[in-house]
Amino acid sequence: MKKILFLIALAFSAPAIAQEDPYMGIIPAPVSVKKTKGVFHFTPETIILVDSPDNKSVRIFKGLLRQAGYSNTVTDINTVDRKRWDMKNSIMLAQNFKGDLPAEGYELEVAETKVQLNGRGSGYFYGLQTLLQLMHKTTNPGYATIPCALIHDNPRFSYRGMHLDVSRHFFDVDFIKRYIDLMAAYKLNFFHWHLTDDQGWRIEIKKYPKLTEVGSKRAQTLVGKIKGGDADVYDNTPYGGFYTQDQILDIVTYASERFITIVPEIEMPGHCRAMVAAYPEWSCDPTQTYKVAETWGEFKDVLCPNEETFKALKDILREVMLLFPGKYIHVGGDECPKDAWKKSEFCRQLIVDSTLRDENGLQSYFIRTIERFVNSQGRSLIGWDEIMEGGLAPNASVMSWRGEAGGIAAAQLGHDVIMTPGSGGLYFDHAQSRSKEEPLSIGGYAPLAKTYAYDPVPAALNKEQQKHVLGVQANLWTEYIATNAKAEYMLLPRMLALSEIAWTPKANKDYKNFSEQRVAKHLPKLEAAGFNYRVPEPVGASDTLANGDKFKIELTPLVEGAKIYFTIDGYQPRETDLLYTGPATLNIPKDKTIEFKTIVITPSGKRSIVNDIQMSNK
Ligand code: TNX
Repeated sequence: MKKILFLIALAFSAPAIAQEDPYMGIIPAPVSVKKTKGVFHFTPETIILVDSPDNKSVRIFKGLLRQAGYSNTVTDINTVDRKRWDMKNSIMLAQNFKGDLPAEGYELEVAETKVQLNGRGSGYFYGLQTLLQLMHKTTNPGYATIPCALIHDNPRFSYRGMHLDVSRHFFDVDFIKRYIDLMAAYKLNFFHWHLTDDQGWRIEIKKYPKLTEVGSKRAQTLVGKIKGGDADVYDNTPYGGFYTQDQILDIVTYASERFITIVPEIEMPGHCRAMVAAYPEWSCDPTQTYKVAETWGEFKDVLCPNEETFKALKDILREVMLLFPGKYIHVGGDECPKDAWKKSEFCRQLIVDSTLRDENGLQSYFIRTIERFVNSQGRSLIGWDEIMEGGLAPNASVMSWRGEAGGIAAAQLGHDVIMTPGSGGLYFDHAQSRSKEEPLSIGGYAPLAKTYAYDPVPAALNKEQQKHVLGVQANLWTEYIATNAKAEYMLLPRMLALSEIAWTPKANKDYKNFSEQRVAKHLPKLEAAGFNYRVPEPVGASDTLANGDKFKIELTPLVEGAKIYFTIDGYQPRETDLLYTGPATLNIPKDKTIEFKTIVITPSGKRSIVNDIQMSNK
């Protein structure tokens, strides 16, 4: 070890002075931030004045202030002498602002003596979130500084979505609320709740109790595959869970208080094993017995497009619509194998009678039938891009997940579109690096930088068609995500990148600034709030190969205050190894390869995976 160290000359220089952050740490970066001189000193004496004390945003803001350790009271401006507004040390939060603001927009002015927020509805709520992000705690409890600035802000897209699959693994009410809290803090506004799938039906339906009695339980779960082989390993443990209608109503209210609309997804006609396990009569072959799925993938046991099934689906959707007041009802529509329909005499006849071309026509027939019903109830149907198979239902919106092609085609036909392509880094079940140390995942590759780089508006669309791109969503499928800690690991920090691609004008996007100056500040705060996250590898270190006799290392941790330790000899780095203190040049001995490994350890002791760079002088 000593010998090798001797051979490589480590020339450290002082770390480069950090550039000033033009967005003052705010995620997502606002439309415009004009910094002015000085700071506002927030103290326990700071008066918080509001013009609408009963407003739901004010209630939420008060709660968040308490949680952050500030105990200031919030005062109705109508009950105090208005002259007090001219007093120093006050924050005025105005909801009844009469001036012009863009949709969901706000303006926030921080001066040395006072702070003024103007906004309406969600804009007001987002302004409060920005204000909270700007409050930097001092060492004195209850005290904070807020840097002076003038901020104008509004979102790029009206649909800013985050999805969660609760079928493959179930997440309880508390977790869902924390998920919603996170979304709200980052100005996301649609929660796509994937409530049903082959592996479990998770929503109480009063008219069809077997959906949860039978459909919410599976006998066991695939744990993983044996390394190097393809043998599956199961856990032999029954698994289940569902939300009662009361719990759902509670969550819907919780979300709506935070300006989040829930898009419930009831999968059909595929991904319905749990449904036909409960009610085999809704399949094309009721003589079979079906089991709630214990493994992942596509299943051939799908719904049959007959009267009885449609009647049941309408009953189910009626209950769903009573629970979820939002505009969109998501009916899945993805990955529906046509085998059962091909085998069914009834389906063959239906194709002839309804002059459909084939089973793809039947998929379209299915979705159109449901769409007519959903529209008749005053709602809009949304589905995965497979709902285009055989022709798109007349008013449907499309979620483009198999790349962008489906979204492009739908927008060209004049349909609204949400972009959520797995290839664009929006599948948060995909791995965050290529390292073998990443936890088991479904596969794929979606590092933070890739998510960040995604632009939801495809170049193939003209100006008119682009208007149909309502926004963007990331999906968290949970086949291999069984715990809250892992869900948060997969979500963070990528959800911060999602929030920026959904909110921030394209011209303001800057990955270096986002990751090094802002994500780095947010992660410790998220940790303090009790969230798990993936400690990113330092900038400048990734799983790479390099050649030459000199190798310059310049590393930046993406968690404020974190330390980077390294080894050059293939050993697993830890706190007892060399501490990186600034840029260094390694001289690589002739004909040798150095294995430069790094680990990031945060102030609280959270550890990154180990990164490996092979440096070769051959
Ligand atoms: C595809 S995205 C699916 C899901 C899986 C996911 C895994 C979509 C509409 N269908 O059923 O969970 O891939 O990444």
